[in-house]
Amino acid sequence: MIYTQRGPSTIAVRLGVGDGTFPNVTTYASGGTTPTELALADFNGDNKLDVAVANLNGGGVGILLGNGNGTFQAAKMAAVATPHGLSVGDVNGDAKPDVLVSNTVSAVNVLLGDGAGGLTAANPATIPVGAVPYDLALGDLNNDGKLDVVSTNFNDKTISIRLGNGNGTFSNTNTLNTNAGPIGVAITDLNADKNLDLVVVNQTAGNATLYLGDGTGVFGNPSTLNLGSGPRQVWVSDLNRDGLIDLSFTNSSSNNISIFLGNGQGGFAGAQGATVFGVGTTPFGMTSADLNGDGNRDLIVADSGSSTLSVLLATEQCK
Ligand SMILES: [Ca+2]
Ligand SMILES: [Ca+2]
Ligand SMILES: [Ca+2]
Ligand SMILES: [Ca+2]
Repeated sequence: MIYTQRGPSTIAVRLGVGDGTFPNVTTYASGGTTPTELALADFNGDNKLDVAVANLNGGGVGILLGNGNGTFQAAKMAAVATPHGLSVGDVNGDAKPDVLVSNTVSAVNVLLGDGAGGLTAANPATIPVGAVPYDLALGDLNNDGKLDVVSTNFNDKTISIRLGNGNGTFSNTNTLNTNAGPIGVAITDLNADKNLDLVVVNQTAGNATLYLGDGTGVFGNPSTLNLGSGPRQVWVSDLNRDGLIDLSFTNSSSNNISIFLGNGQGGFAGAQGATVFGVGTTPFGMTSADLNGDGNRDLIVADSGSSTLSVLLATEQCK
């Protein structure tokens, strides 16, 4: 597993030993100050995973090239002011991964990968969005084969949808109202109609808004899932292995996670009361994987307040 450590401005790598434990940690300077989000991709085409990291309080975006054995080289930096959210995808069609970051002012920066681990600003360098975009996600929302971007605009209770032109530029299209404090966002197909849908986490309101897409970049009547206090991030995964998408949320103020099992039609069991598990203090990030080799999907939660990782191993009963 790999995660950011905001206080010491490092990236931590823990190699699993296959039983759900991660005894040894190696850290790397993130190349800046207050790393927030990271993503893995092969930025230099050597078939070894590299990491891109956003440094909120200085330094910009770092690329740490992987050596293929769990170790990484020193960060190479691209200047961006106050990057928070980070997503990776090829937005200009050259098959080299690019990096988009939300810069917490009112724009998303587009950084084009050069295929050698370097990033350069696109032209134009930014996509205008709403006020204080905290997070973003990439997906092809209108089924034209070109990646589109969604940003959560914390201060004006909106999300911005910008359709990609396939050359690193984006068209100003749609702004949707959501609830107070939108922060996390995921793009996934909630109702299995092959059109991508949106899940937006509203931190202040304590809920999530689900928008079903029609495959043209238009999103219909939203529905709401009630969450714990201060929800922060959503993780999309088929947790009970029934082939249907499930949703998990970190609740940063109530120190727990909410899990909703999907019915494959855009509805979620437990919508009036999620399954809740306690974790550490102020959970932010979350991911899932089979940590102990039993075929079940386990969860890892990053607790920013207690500086801990909560590992939740799925049991037979969870299926
Ligand atoms: Ca690589
Ligand atoms: Ca590219
Ligand atoms: Ca598209
Ligand atoms: Ca859908």
